[in-house]
Amino acid sequence: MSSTQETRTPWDAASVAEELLARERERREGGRLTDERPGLDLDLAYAAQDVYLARRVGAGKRLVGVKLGLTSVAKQQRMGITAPLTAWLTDAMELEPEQPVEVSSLLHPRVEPEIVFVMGERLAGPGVTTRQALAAVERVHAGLEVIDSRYRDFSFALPDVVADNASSSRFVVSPLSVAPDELDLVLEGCTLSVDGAVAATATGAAVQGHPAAALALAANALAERGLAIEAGQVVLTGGLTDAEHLRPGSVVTAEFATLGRVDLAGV
Ligand code: OOG
Ligand code: MG
Repeated sequence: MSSTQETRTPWDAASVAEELLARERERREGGRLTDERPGLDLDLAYAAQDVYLARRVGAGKRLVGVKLGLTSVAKQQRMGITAPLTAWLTDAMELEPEQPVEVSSLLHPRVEPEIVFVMGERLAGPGVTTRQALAAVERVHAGLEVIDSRYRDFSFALPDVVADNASSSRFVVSPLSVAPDELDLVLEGCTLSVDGAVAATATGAAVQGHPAAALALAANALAERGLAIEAGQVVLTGGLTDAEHLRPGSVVTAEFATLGRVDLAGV
């Protein structure tokens, strides 16, 4: 790589991150950045995601974990992208149970059900297996994630959504939890409802065949960037179903067979 490219790459990553942070701050959706910047590849997109995290940490937010995206066929089909991805979670994204979301503070929020792991041990790739990943999990929770893409109509190519921290916005984790050996994560059933009407159903198998396979995938992918999942961190393993719109006055509910129920109200 020439020295010109070396100096240009971090600048590009920073400018991509700044544009997406500005869209989020100003509640302004926009076009795909890959249309204007053909050089925006996956490496640059993850570099932008890391700048995005650094800016948040610089603003006093705390890194609390990792989210996976596009780990289920339902999500991949909706977004037209077949590759899973990872992104960052900060404390500012976490909602208290029962805390409503002000819809007008966001762009076009949608809500999806997730199986959530709280890590008992550090998990570092490469070569992490599903079994090893599961052994590092301390507790399993039900969760809901609010996604809010900074791209118009959630229309993006893979580098766009990676740079946008995988559409991260808010998440809520149920207070109830179980140990990983207290449920069958593959067969764990889930319904997603809007105002009591079932919109979608799935089992844990929807997430990469096993949610811990998604966890292993995240650890192995992060290892390629010299990163790991730390003890105590939260991992959102990816929406089991397609996401539903969050509207003022409506409630989105995920109900799991063993993990229980979690509600999110739009106001
Ligand atoms: C990208 C984020 C995907 C998931 O769980 O699959 C994601 C998007 O759908 O906008 O969080
Ligand atoms: Mg998600």
